[in-house]
Amino acid sequence: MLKESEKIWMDGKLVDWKDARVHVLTHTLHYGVGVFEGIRCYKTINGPAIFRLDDHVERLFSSAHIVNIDMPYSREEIREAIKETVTANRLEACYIRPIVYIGYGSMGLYVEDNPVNVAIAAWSWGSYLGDEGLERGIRVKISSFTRHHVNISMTRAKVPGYYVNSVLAKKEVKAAGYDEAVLLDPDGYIAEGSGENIFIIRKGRIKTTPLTSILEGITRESIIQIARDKGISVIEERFTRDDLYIADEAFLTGTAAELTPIREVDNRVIGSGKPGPVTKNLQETFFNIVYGKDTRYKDWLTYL
Ligand code: PPE
Repeated sequence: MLKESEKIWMDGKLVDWKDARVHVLTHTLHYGVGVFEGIRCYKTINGPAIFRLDDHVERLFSSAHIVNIDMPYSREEIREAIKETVTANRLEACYIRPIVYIGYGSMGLYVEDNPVNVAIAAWSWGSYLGDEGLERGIRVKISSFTRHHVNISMTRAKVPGYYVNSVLAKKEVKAAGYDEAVLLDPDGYIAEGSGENIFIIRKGRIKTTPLTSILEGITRESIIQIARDKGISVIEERFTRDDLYIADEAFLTGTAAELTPIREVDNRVIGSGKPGPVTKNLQETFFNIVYGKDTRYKDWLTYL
């Protein structure tokens, strides 16, 4: 069960957690078109701070633009609403979920006048793939489900309906005893995890999937920048499943998953079977940044 907090922001008002309800004929519930975000607020050494708030708000607006939803609020209003939600719940560290959905009105695929509703929830959420996973690495399996084709789903947008694919992939590999699923793109190259981007390291060089069938992850972008600032080469290039098998190191990135090392893929041990030196170094820097200890990237934190 998720850890309930007190209030949820709904269309401009903070309502009690238990009253944050929608009608069963909410359009998005039936057809999956909406947009959402996942953001983390960290308990830094200087108090709570939201990681890359502006970038998440920007992606929310880009997602809405892609799927042709007219945002009923400005970027500034959404940013303020996110901060208000965290503050109202007196949360020092939390996961924040803004969602924009087509509300109740007409049914059928083509609707013109249904309202566009916005809700923002925040709750305390620990490590996504387990504390042990963060520390020792996880076991992943290549899913039998393919990631979206670029002209089936426009994956630059974060749309609820797209996640059917992720949920099926995750369920499949969890049932087989693995921690996370990695999906291949329609051409058979590695795409991403069910809710994370993926990186491999070989001979000191980092490779990550280019922005085709994947979500343009904000953690991915942060890690690319951190690595390049350390003088490590990062290339965005397609790679194959066997490239992943023979990687010296591999890891996943995401707001929820943060930077989670991969220790095994399809029962093949990656590198030494433990998080490697580059992965550990990047993970340590990432955590120093989000906890406000590394001030080189202080622009990424919005203090409350
Ligand atoms: N790919 C997918 C498919 C994805 O869902 C996410 C985020 C990412 C990559 C990484 O993006 P970013 O968070 O900007 O670095 N997945 C969210 C969903 C988690 C959930 O279970 O819900 C997240 O991490 O918030």
